[in-house]
Amino acid sequence: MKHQKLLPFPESFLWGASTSAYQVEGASREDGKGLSCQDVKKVPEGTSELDICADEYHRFKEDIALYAEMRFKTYRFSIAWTRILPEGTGTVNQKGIDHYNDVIDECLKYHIEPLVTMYHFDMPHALNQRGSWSNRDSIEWFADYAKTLFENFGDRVKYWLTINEQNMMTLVGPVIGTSVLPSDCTNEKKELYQQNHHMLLAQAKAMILCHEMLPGAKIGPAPNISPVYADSCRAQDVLAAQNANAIRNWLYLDAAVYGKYNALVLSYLKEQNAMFEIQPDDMNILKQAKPDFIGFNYYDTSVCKWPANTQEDHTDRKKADQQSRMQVDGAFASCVNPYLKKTDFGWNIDPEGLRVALREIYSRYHLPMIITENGLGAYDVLEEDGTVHDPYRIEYLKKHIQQIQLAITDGCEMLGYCPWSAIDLISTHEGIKKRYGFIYVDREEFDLKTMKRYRKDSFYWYQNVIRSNGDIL
Ligand code: BGP
Repeated sequence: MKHQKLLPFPESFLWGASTSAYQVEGASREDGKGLSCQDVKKVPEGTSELDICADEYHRFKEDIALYAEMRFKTYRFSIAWTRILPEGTGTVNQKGIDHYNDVIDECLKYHIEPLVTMYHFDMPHALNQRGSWSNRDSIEWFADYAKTLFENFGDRVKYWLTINEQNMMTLVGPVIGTSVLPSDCTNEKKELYQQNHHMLLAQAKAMILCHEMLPGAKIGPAPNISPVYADSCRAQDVLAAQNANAIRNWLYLDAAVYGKYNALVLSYLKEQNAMFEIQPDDMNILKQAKPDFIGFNYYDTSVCKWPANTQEDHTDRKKADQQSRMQVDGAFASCVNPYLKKTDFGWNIDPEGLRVALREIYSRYHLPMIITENGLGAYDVLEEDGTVHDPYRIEYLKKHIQQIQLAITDGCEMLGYCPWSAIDLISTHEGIKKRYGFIYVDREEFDLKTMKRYRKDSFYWYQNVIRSNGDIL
């Protein structure tokens, strides 16, 4: 639809931004925190360790004051499981509880709604040593952790996100440092989907518990959604794009919203001899769980065609990242989109793809949506006078926000927008040099410099966007 007149953003629209604990907090071994998989992984050569990051653990008051200055209505951050339960299960670390109480209270002081991710790529190392998500007990480990969060923070946190990018952990875990397979694993794909099944059950239990314990709260999933376009109007290419969409995107939301497995994915897994085990009551548990909204991360789109033969191409799981062009044997082959420009780090820039995603998700699931990540990783430069000129980021965000308004006018129900990231932090695998924030942190990969915060041009721009509730676009 080419709209004549755009609808405004809702008055209650949650403008904000996102971070995650292991990428922003630092203090990775302080105040009783246990080790997570991120603390023990070998970081890629040339990139910073994750022990100090942006040091938000110690500087949260200063940072949240800056978020308030930008007029955030919400701040999406994650809780580090290992600060709450250093061993993943068992004894609660009071200092971890105290810390997040302080963070939540600081947000509320400025009327910033905390949007809390329960788990963002940081599995407790102790639980990885007990079999990680391959161990069926992981369902209860996560449910117990969720209960602890609801008990301690549920009086003030009204919006919860369960698991960040479960689809990326399943599809490209090694690069983001989350993949753990049993040493005797002989069928990697089957094992990955078994882990995925346990995560879905864990998520379902957390959603059920949330509704039982906190009647006023809302909870939803947070996958990474990247619409897949067909390379041509040949029906075969459309079928390939449907396969790719099912495997990459819909499996995760179909299970979270409807408690059902996507039929195309099941058929594909059977064909690949990778069908995982489902126990008798599992589907009931999935069905009982009802998310209140859909949170999703959006960065780009991809293009697929029919594979030339049933074994064409394989995704290299050791190298692929969140937005890599995936190749799945027998299901689809990826192609280049000649219409899109790329970021300095090789991800497509496709603002209209966000509208495609919003329309598609809303048509499939009929739930309100919040964009939990979207943003541009770039090499920002701190000038001598303390300014940071990032017109490219403003351009990127502006175009995406315009597409949200178009989607709202299309009839999509939107709760909010939380670009990645509120402040500069460490990328999943490309260090601090890949900056996303509205706030520049004065440090380099291996030189902590002053760690001072500087407002980028995009900071002032976003402040105006929020002040006008999106009207200045
Ligand atoms: C998402 C993750 C974030 C984040 C972002 C940018 O996939 O949820 O944790 O880092 O992508 O990715 P990267 O850091 O790889 O540039």
